[in-house]
Amino acid sequence: MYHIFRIKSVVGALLAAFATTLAFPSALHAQEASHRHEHGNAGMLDEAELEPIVITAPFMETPLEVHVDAKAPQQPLPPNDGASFLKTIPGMSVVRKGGTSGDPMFRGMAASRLNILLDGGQILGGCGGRMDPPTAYIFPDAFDRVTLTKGPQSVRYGPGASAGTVRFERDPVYFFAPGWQANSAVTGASFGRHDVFLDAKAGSPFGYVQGIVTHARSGDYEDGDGKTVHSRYERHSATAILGWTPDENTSLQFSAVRSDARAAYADRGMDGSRFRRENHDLKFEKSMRDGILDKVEAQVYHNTIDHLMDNYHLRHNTGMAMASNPDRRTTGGRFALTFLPHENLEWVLGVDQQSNRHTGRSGGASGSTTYYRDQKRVEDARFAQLGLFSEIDWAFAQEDRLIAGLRADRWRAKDSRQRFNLGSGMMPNYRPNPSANARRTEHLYSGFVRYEHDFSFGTAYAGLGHSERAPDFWEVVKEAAGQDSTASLSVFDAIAPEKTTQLDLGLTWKSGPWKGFVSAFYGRIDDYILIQSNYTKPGLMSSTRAVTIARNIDATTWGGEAGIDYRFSPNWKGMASLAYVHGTNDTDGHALGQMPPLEGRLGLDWESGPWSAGALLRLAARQNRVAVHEGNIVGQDLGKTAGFGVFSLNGGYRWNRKTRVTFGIDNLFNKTYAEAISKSGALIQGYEQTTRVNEPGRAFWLKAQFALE
Ligand SMILES: [Cu+2]
Repeated sequence: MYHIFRIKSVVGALLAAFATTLAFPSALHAQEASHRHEHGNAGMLDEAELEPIVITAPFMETPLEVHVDAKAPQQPLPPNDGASFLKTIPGMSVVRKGGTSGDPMFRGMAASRLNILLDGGQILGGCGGRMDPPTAYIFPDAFDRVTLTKGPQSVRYGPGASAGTVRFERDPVYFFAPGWQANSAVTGASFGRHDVFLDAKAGSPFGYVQGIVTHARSGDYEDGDGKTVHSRYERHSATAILGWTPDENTSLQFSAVRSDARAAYADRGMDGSRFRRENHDLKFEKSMRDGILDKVEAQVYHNTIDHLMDNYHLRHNTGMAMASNPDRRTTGGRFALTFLPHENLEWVLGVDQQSNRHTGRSGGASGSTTYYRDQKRVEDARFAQLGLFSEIDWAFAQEDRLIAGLRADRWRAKDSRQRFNLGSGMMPNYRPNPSANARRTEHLYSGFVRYEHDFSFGTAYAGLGHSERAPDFWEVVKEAAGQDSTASLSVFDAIAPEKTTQLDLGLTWKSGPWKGFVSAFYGRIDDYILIQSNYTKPGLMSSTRAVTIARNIDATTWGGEAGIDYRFSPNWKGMASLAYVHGTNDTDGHALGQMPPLEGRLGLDWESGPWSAGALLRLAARQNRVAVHEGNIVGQDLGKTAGFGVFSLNGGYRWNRKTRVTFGIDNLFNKTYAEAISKSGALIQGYEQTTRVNEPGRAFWLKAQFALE
């Protein structure tokens, strides 16, 4: 059934695209859809820029922002989801759990410390065990560009975001004349990996239709020692967009997304056999060309996630068949006005809202008396947030800018859980939830101010930001991380919001053959929400029991990223980048858990006519600063780690920017290694258990991209 749906959707979309091609044969030379560039969107790639063909360490070209082409090939080849796509950005790491759906982390900060926006909307996963970070629902091929904003240096993209904000976006579309456009790519790689996507749009000055389908699958990969890792996956998505464009500066767009996936996990006793997402989004944008009001943006969205995890679909089950079926419904909206009261002053004023309800049910496999589908869904929590924000960008002198923002949020939560089962399997032990039906309201304030100065060769900046973040679902509700506080069975009203105050300093420059950036930060985090596993509490029947708790501590973090590019001849370019973060748990007087070690990348790229080649050496230092059993909702420290170096090669041939073939060998020397922050390997029948989930060994890949218009 699953396969039939998938094949039907892929074939249907391909046929639709083919039909579109036939319907507009004379449109071949029609004028290309134009892209309206927003202020500051330097990420749009320009052929003259000689961007690397295979992305290995995206550069920070403008203060605090890193832009990546969502469809460009990357090395190492990312496994189709949003987290792995971000991993090449210096400062980004991924907590590995299996083949896909890892958790992205920026400067050692994961989960809701890093806001992830999909086409302007915020989505939250359904899994209490964090199988599905927002990036698990991202199919990068379905987007055009990705932007990382570092630090608490913007307030217009939602609350929290103490470490940064990542936006996956599509370029605006406008057809000056009837025409069509299509993009496609096919990827094949080791371990039975193949990906395909098709993005086709057709339109006229009146409006357009766009359809995007993606499909990817991979078998289990092997680590450098040839050990098979329980990591196979299959992912697919379909997006339909209908746009009405009465003029070049106005658009009303409706989009519907449907996606699903299955993924094996190497770090736990269950796999994700369903990640079904349905999303509807209505967006309005109008840019005025004169007057004080410059732009109006309005968006509403609805998102449902239906997730199933079990121990019998994707693995050999040795015990009792168990399934858990959580789901989350999220609705949200955003309204923003941009004013230009003066030619040098831009002022954004807006409001955003988001509310979500989480429910769950669990039971056994089909045919059992406790089949999960026969159980009733029970709500365990609901959340609502309403925020008001205002940001200004003031160019007060030829070379000087002041950017500042303020944000206020009201956050409300309700704990709907009535009881906890402290027993297991055949021996349930129910206890009432001490915070059953409790409600919480928090008022949160964020703000920043930044000064930017242009030199003849670049830009320097200094910013101070403050962000207050409400605890998320995983921190206050879900048992997998933080059912308990130190004192109570429930942590729901025992955790204070986290408050980050951070200084961001940096420099970007370009001069002759040199290009470089430095971005440094120093942060104080009051009431950092620490997740601690293996915490001993008095037992219920036995003398003690080990639990996972959430508690507030104070922390200090500092570090940064730097990169340099040198073009030593028209054909050759060298690249180096560095990322480091140092975290201290000031309350307990030791290291802050789950901090990635010092990491560096060295690259050499060659280009001649349509041909290109590249070599990449990624080096990670050992991590001695650990706090065993301490970390975040995604994972906790397991112990010290050794350093490693991984060498990769790539090549390519291009006809133009969108039609090209790239290929590579990731981890050429078949090094066996694991990221310091990755999860421990679980005992899974038929697989060898490892201390951490190891990264893939040597892998070959080839990606062919086509553009038709
Ligand atoms: Cu799950």
